[in-house]
Amino acid sequence: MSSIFEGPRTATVQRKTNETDIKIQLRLGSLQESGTSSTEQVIDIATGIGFLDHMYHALAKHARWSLVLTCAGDIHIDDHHTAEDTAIALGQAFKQALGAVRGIRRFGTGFAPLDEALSRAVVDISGRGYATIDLGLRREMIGQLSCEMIPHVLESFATAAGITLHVDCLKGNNDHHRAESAFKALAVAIREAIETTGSNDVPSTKGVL
Ligand SMILES: [Mn+2]
Repeated sequence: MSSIFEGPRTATVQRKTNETDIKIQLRLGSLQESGTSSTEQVIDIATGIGFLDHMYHALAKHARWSLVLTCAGDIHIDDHHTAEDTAIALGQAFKQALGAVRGIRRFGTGFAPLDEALSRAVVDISGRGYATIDLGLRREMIGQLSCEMIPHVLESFATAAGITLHVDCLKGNNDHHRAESAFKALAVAIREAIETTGSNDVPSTKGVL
């Protein structure tokens, strides 16, 4: 699959199973950060689940990614496969776009409020997928996305991306606000973690990540 994005920090992922058919094109960072010639941040997401699109859009926007993501999934069954598989594919794309873990900050922290809600995300580009997520969501669904899938999406992304991820919604009454603030906090944390330092150093005492 050819990509509309070129240059460093870009990835194309196709993932097809009996349950979902996913295509992703990803570019991490802005024009200056990626060194490519396209100036615009392009975000176009269609998973078939509106609230999931909204969460990925918030993540991409505030992480300063360009992201084109389409999924034809078995949403006539439920939202599970589409939500989980898009998160896996996005994690794979992120890992591929980032490439060797060199010359980046590695750790990142993000806080994001949305009105009364406040979330914190802490990320380590560790090479090991691990996630602990506590969003305290109370509703059954937000739009067509079940609330139980929201932590599952973040866990699946972290595992596929090979990053350690802690996301906590610290307060908030409205579940839409709580979830959206969590994805925005994640965006801020990732943006910081993958910022280039100008060195070519592997940010690990092990010398490899
Ligand atoms: Mn699952």
